[in-house]
Amino acid sequence: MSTKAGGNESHVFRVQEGLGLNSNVSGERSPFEGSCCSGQGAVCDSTESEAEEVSKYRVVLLGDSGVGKTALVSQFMTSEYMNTYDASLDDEFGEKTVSILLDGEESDMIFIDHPHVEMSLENSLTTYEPHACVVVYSVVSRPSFQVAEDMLNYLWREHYTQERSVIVVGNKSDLARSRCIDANEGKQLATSRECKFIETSSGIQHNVDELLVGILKQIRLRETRDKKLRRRGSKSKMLTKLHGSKTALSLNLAREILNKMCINDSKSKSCENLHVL
Ligand SMILES: Nc1nc2c(ncn2[C@@H]2O[C@H](COP(=O)(O)OP(=O)(O)OP(=O)(O)O)[C@@H](O)[C@H]2O)c(=O)[nH]1
Ligand SMILES: [Mg+2]
Repeated sequence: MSTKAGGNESHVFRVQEGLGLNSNVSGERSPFEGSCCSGQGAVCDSTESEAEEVSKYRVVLLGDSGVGKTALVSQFMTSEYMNTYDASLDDEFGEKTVSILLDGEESDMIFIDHPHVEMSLENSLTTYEPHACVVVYSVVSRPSFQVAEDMLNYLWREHYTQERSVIVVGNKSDLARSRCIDANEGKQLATSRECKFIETSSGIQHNVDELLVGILKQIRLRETRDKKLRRRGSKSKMLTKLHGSKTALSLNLAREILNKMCINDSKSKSCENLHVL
């Protein structure tokens, strides 16, 4: 495998209000900008000047060989909403960057896609420290579903599914006659591991833009929630210091329980809604 970022592409999608993808422009960036090799931090990387406020998120594509990971990433790049795309710029190093403007905020998403046989799941996680993982299986391949399940079990054990965004994707939904994994099975797997779920077809471009936007939405929602929880955490620490009384502690406990209930409530919402946590 290679972790070089040379040859990266950068495309800009303009996305307004939810899934509406509008006009777009493409812009050139330094080949190392946003790459795992750029020496930037693991959380919300920023670069100098104008790009200072643009968040960069790494998204790792995982799944058995042939499930359509590369096809999906290529679809992200060749969306009908793209102004320009030059296939000769295809990168050899498994990283592609898409800039998305969603709800008035721009973010760079770096898709990391290595052939399944070239990089283990463990290696992907430690090398890239991704903000989100997309676990793809093919709805016409039972073995690929098993690989996805094994990966999700690992991510679950490592607390990844609880702490980061993990989206389970059943790809090749266009192959209706050869389908052997029905949508409910995929949903059940995703729900049992606290993940989101979507079926796609890169072949007929079904749900591909929804997936693209959904990944970003999930990352942002989680980031906002984590910030809130951190603020609450430091607030309650302060309160405990200031008012170490039993009443103050009970109040804090009640507040924490309420917070947890709210989080669980949103989690119980459909695993297919990529616009809520
Ligand atoms: N019918 C159909 N074929 C697809 C779809 N997505 C991908 N394919 C085909 O499946 C084959 C494998 O797709 P890839 O994108 O190369 O698979 P991959 O997951 O990147 O595989 P590795 O790189 O080996 O890990 C290709 O021939 C694609 O054209 C889809 O949605 N529908
Ligand atoms: Mg591939």
